[in-house]
Amino acid sequence: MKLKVITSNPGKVAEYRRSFSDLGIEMEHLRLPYDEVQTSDLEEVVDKGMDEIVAKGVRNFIVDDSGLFVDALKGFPGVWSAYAQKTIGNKGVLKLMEGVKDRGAEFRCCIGCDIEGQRIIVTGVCKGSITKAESGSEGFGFDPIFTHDGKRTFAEIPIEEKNEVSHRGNAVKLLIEELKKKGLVG
Ligand code: ITT
Repeated sequence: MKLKVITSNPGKVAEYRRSFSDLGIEMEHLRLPYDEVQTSDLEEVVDKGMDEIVAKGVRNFIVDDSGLFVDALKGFPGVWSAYAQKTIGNKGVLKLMEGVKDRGAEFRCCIGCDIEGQRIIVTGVCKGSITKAESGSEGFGFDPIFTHDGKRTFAEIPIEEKNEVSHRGNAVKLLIEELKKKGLVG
């Protein structure tokens, strides 16, 4: 089976390829821009985006809307994560967190999967904290400033280990459960 991964982010594609290789599902990268509606709800962004993609005649795909939600910043950058990453970047987030004791944060990943005419939407979470400095060169986005174990950032661990614990890895586990329940994968 083949699924298109519709994203502008090659880092996401690499993680999906690794996660789905055992199931024998091939992931094909497709850059197809779609509108991300302004809402505080990742699932709504995904659902509306999927309507637009299906209306264009594309089927059998996944889309992924993710974000980093920082407790002390009342959930910022959250649904504005892509904008924050492009503008203030990791250094800007660290600056906002200067002198802040509560470093708690969570990554969330919402996956929308269109498969054999059915729609599945799942959300995975990974709790952790914001480090005091950037570290590591693996991964992408906020990985160098996020740690799930208080020891290493997501940019300091291999992709397989990130997939075991990450928001995206957790969302993939939920998606695979749903696919199995529906008999869409073995
Ligand atoms: P698409 O919307 O085209 O899929 P994007 O990179 O804009 O790609 P999102 O809007 O889902 O993706 O992501 C919001 C931001 O959060 C973006 O800057 C990502 O780099 C970052 N992000 C998402 N998942 C991440 C992860 O696993 N590790 C680090 N940063 C992540």
